Amino acid sequence: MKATILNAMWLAMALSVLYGCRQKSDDGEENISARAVRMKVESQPVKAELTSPPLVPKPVGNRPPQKLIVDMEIIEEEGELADGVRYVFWTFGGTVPGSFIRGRVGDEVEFTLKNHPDNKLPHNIDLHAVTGQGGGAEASFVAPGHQKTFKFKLINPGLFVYHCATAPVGMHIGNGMYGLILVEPAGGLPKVDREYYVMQGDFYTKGKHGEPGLQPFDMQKAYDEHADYVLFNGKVGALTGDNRLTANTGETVRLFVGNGGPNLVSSFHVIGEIFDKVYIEGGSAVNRNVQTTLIPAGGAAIVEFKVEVPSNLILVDHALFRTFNKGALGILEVSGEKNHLVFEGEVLEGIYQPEGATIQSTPVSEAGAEPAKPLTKPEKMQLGQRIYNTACFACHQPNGEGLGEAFPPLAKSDYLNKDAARAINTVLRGLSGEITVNGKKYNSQMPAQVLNDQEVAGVLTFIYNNWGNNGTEVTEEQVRAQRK
Ligand code: HEC
Ligand SMILES: [Cu+2]
Repeated sequence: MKATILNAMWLAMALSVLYGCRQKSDDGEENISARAVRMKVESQPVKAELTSPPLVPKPVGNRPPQKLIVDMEIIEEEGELADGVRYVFWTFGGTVPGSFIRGRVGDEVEFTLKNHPDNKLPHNIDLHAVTGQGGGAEASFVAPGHQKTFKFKLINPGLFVYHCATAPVGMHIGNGMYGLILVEPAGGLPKVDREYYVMQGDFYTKGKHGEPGLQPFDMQKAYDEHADYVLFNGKVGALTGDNRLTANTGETVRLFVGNGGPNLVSSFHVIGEIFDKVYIEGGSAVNRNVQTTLIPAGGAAIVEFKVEVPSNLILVDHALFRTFNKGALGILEVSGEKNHLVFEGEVLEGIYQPEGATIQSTPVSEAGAEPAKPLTKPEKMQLGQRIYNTACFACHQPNGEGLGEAFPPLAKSDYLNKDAARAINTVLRGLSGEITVNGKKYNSQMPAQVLNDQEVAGVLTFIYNNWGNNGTEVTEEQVRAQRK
């Protein structure tokens, strides 16, 4: 009896779902794909522009649907997962993620997949933008030294993942075989000033995170979903230091963000920004004013935001151990004029005494201005710690340990301990070019920090008196002298 009622309920639910779909097919969104199927294409085939991350091909703009030739080469090659950590990546086009493909609704794609003769394994491609068996997986299955061509029509607009679908599929994806294909709607996406390609992936190595040498793939860890690395664009530091993304204030930035997985879902967030628009799951629905957007494994999202004030925006998976411990950290450096209406920065620093005591506060002035009164060493250390945790930690890491080959350590740093004037200059003016810290070479770029004399003295005193450094106390006078 009970079972009959349950069955009836299921049937009713199933019917309502079916009926719901039928109704949907009458409205405009559904008709886009129906119309796309019938779209005529220009006779001349055009070779698709493919780009390596973080770059994307030119927008389609107003062009009509066309025949698009895509030539993709699979390359198995040893590369770097992190500084000193080698890994054999399997790639579409020689990069992780693979080459970015950009077309529009109605395009007829002739896709050739080439498996390099030096490769060891067969591969294929499943494009989520394809309507057809396996997204092309069976049609494209190709042995080393061979190539396969198959054809499909792009009938749904959106941002889609593609990936290898050769068994063991999780392993092929885990080794880097994924990328994005963008299908723009008729007339193209709205114009923006900058576009970038960022894709997250999780990696599983025999050794622990950071263990040097050539690291083989670890099937058991992949099975257990215990990632050693969670990365943007396939490498610790792929989007930091010299590889950071850039924009100028006033510009609109569009990020095409994918998640290859194979296992983890991304809580994609940009520290210091709010997404003005998110094309949810890479589809046509737009959400606005979003802080963090969820990107499923095998899914994508388009996020857009206008950058208003200069800062280092930090791209993260907000499951933050992945960011600060497993590598999923990128920087988008925004340069340009300050906008005090949008962000004033710190305006007051005071001693806080609870229980009705009066608050003695000293205004914190603009960079370079005279501070109100010199601080004692403990006050300096306190201010310094706060500055460190806002201005320095994202790059130099919470305990000054540095990150890969991108950010040198401040803990036990011989470079730092040798010369305080040079350290002050580094903070005031930034630093680029080759330096050696503790016997290791760095050739990256640190942006100048917008801090006043008191803050510079504070943060350096804090660093010098922590993490095994030499205990130097940096004074405001010293900072003033260097500023001149
Ligand atoms: C956007 C990332 C970034 C931020 C933020 C940053 N740094 Fe750096 N820093 C670097 C990089 C990269 C280098 C190495 C530059 C090179 O290779 O020439 C560096 C080098 C240094 C050095 C000299 C090298 C060493 O290890 O002793 C010091 C000192 C330093 N930074 C201090 C700071 C302090 C203090 C702050 C915060 C007020 C800060 N940095 C914020 C990226 C950053
Ligand atoms: Cu493969």
